[in-house]
Amino acid sequence: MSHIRAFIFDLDGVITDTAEYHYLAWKRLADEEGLPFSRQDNDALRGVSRRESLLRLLKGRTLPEADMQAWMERKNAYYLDYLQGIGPDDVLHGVRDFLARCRAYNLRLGIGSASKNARLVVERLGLIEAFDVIGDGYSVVHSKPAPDLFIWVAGALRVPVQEAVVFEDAPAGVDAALAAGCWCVGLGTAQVQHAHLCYPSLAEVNLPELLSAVQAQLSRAG
Ligand code: B16
Ligand code: MG
Repeated sequence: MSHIRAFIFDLDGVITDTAEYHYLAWKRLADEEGLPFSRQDNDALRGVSRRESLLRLLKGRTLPEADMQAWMERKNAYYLDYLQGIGPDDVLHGVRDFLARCRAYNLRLGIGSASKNARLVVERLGLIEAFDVIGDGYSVVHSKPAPDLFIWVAGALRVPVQEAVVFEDAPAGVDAALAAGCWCVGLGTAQVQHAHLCYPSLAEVNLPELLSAVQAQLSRAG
């Protein structure tokens, strides 16, 4: 019989809050180029790739490809500067404990992040040993909301997608998880309410309750 065998975690907004650093880096680029960019604009960039983020920041304005590349590199250099300052204290509240409890259930654990810097971030957080697989912005061509990344991570964990639960904080990530055929837990804002289940954060997830709720639905599905 099918049962839940893996958890796949988004990184930014689920394990740590790098969204603020993405904001500061994009804001610096936008200010230098005279483009308007607010915290609200930044919210729409959660979970989407660097290139898609730049396209959204440009709000319909077009740039030659060489400039697109140069702007993305510049933003990333600013972002990498901010990452110098992060460490184990930047793991979100309750996450370490949650990951340890997952191990007690023999779950395989993976990261599914749109970020090309995901491995570096996980290393700086001191969590590299906590995950069996890290899927990042280099793993697949089509990033969230395409299903590819979560299918890739589930495959690397050797678990069928329907036996994996994805934890996501962004609408693009929930769309990707559902399109992949995974179970999805939305964390945080109302924007993720189309997930199968929602909690304010990982710290609030009751693990036995979550597993039995998903298991009941899996058994009903046959
Ligand atoms: P990079 P996630 C995403 O991370 C961020 O939420 C998003 O704001 C960022 O644009 C994307 O990674 C790409 O990041 O520029 O570092 O490759 O939420 O999928 O962990
Ligand atoms: Mg996220």
